[in-house]
Amino acid sequence: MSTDTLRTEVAIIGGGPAGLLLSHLLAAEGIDSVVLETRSRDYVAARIRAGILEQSSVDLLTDVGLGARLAREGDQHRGIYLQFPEERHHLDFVDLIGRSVWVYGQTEVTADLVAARDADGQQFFYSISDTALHDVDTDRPYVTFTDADGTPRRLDAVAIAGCDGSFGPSRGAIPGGTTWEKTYPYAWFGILADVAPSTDELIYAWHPNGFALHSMRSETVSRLYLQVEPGTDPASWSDDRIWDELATRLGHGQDGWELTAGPITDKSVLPMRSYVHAPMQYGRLFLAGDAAHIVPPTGAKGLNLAIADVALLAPALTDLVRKNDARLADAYSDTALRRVWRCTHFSWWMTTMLHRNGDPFEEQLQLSQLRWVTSSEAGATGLAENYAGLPFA
Ligand code: RFL
Ligand code: PHB
Repeated sequence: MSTDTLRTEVAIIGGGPAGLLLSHLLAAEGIDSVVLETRSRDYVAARIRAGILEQSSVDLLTDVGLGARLAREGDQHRGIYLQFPEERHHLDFVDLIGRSVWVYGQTEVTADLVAARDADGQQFFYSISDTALHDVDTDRPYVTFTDADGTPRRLDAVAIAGCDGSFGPSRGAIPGGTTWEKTYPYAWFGILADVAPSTDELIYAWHPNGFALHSMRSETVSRLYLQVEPGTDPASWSDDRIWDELATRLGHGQDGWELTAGPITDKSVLPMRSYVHAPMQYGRLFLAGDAAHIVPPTGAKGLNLAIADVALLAPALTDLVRKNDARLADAYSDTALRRVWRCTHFSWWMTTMLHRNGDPFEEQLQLSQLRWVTSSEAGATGLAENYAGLPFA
């Protein structure tokens, strides 16, 4: 079968938030791109993942015309609650650092991006297979793939953006480099439930039975998590057991607070790991988002880091494509990695402070740390600055 050859300025591998937002930012600069995605359009739209946007992510999305539904349906939170037995403390980020966060699910961000890209005539290939990168160390890189109809295709480009998540092929196309990895000895059991949240802002709870988080998606949908053993089968927990354990860990009955249970519509178990690959660039290939780094979800950073990466990458690629000026492109990896490491540290720090690992010495350190963060303005400010996110460069 002959190969159909297409040409674009930036070939974007991956149609998650990083790839979609990059195509949007490039289009605003008049740069042409094609988005290649292995999954179907419906699968990508339905995926349930992150739920919290930093102030800088919201500002960027708003600046590029993606803020209308977010402003209407997103929920601005002043801070979070940190809890340990018998104590629940509110950390008010607005008072502490003048910045806030927003509850607006990744599913919604993706829907807004896809709608905007469709309205703009963005070229997508969904349900592709056999994605392979070629000649990335030359100024004529290209990607080959098989499209949904089984036709082999070749996409020539000025540059390739590897936005293909932690299992995509882009990272492997960078020879050498360094990776840092840490697997945590626990996992999160996440549920989505059709019930109004029992809290106005997120509750992060340390408990002798393990960590729990009460998050939300809307006024009628709650998202909650329990620390569990890695490899836990979601089907092995009945709905009653899940709600009982959430009630225990989140402090049902404490100071009159109650957790309201409701129908569970989704259950999943997520492994927890940290991963960083450097450099994030090789020749004309640039990695962004989960393709280059993974953080455990405790700091709510994964989606925000993907957004921060492409906020840097879009102007770098614009200069490269339009002016053949590689200065920003050459600086991309080092600049992006500074934020990546800050978020990697913060995510590790939150994870280590809040999860039980069975070590009685560490348990006392965790409680001491929690008392400090919730009683010292310096401690609370450090958490607030990291959680609400530093401004984009
Ligand atoms: P994505 O969203 O994984 O998108 C990458 C896309 O690339 C596609 N792909 C390919 N396309 C073409 N050819 C190939 N060979 C390809 N291989 C893969 C994939 O199908 C996919 O569509 O990465 P991106 O855009 O960098 O965005 C990053 C965020 O999605 C991620 O950081 C967060 O969702 C992480 N994360 C969470 N973060 C939080 O802050 N809070 C959370 O609660 C939270 N929950 C989660 C998560 C990640 C999860 N994953 C990855 C298993 C829950 C889950 C289940
Ligand atoms: C979520 O709502 O899915 C969520 C919120 C905060 C986190 C992790 C996940 O730290």
